[in-house]
Amino acid sequence: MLENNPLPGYPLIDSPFFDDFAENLYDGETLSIARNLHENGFAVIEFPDPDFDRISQGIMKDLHDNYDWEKWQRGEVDSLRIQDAWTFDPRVKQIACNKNILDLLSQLYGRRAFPFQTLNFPVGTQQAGHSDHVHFHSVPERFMCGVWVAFEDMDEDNGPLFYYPGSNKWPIIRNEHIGIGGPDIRHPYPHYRRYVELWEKLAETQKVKRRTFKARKGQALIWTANLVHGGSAQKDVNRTRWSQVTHYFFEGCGYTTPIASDPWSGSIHYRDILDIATSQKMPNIISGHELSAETLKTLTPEFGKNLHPEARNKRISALAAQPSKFKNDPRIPGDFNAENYLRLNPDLVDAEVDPFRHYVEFGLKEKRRY
Ligand SMILES: O=C(O)CCC(=O)C(=O)O
Repeated sequence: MLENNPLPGYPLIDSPFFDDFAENLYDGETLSIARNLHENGFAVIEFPDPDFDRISQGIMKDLHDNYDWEKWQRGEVDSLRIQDAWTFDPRVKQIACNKNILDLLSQLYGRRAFPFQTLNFPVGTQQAGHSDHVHFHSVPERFMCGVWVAFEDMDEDNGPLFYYPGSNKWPIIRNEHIGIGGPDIRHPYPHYRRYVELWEKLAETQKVKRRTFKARKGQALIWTANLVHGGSAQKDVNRTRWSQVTHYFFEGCGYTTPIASDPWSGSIHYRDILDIATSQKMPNIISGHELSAETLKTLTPEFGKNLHPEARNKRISALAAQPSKFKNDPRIPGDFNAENYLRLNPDLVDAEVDPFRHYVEFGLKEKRRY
């Protein structure tokens, strides 16, 4: 623990005072990981479980038949993924809740880490470079990170992860910085492309070269909340690229979706977050004060202000039944259920989106559940 921390609202690894305390607080490999995260926004480690081979092989076997391999082979989807497989696969949960990782992250950030989302990919994700903070972010900011682990070796041909070293130090961009606000946040996702273009421009102007992580099986990469990262194109679609990402938040924060928020006019999209390890809902806490259900309801657009549950159900059915030219798009999964998609992603109900169009343009890349 750091005594008399002048800035407790900053993760220790992001603190401007980092150099003053790092050598007293950390040693050995932890010091070197802390430095990498502080300076470059990422760190590579060996996944700290002696049983990793057996666990990862078990996951690949368990999940194999849950993916639509034929669609992937035919090039009809950009990627294959399962979100939150921890809910039915204890081995996925075991990776997410690895005690050494939890202890390490808690030490590096100065608050207790907990896992809140898992993604399992059997192939490359081919995602554009992005910073996670637009999707899930904390108050105070930066108390979020991803731990990505390779289940097999990766090279140029099977879509390796990429990242921009040092992009953690680029400004944190929110809606107000790119001119989105007010009524726009009712439909925030059409603006997502602007974020992607901005990150590409930042890389160009800062002259930061994109680096690929040609991971060996069992290597893991920790990325900090603002590190711009994505998945390279998979050149050989006959190969696999099995990996798991676990996203972590830290205790004692607020948990939000910045892209669907406009705090300056009173809308903050607070998230319902579960600690995967305990299956307990995590309270939103700002500066030691827990936000009440009433406050969350008032601030969060997804709670559907003034919308009676019956009216909400009607709206869901109407949105799912409206004609959509995206209904037969090959990127819509065979088991896609538009009503479920809207129920699982309540911000889309408030934004009154076409669920098929939203899934093709955003949901697929954002790994939204359906
Ligand atoms: O595995 C990859 O290619 C990237 C994953 C990713 O960007 C994410 O989950 O946020």
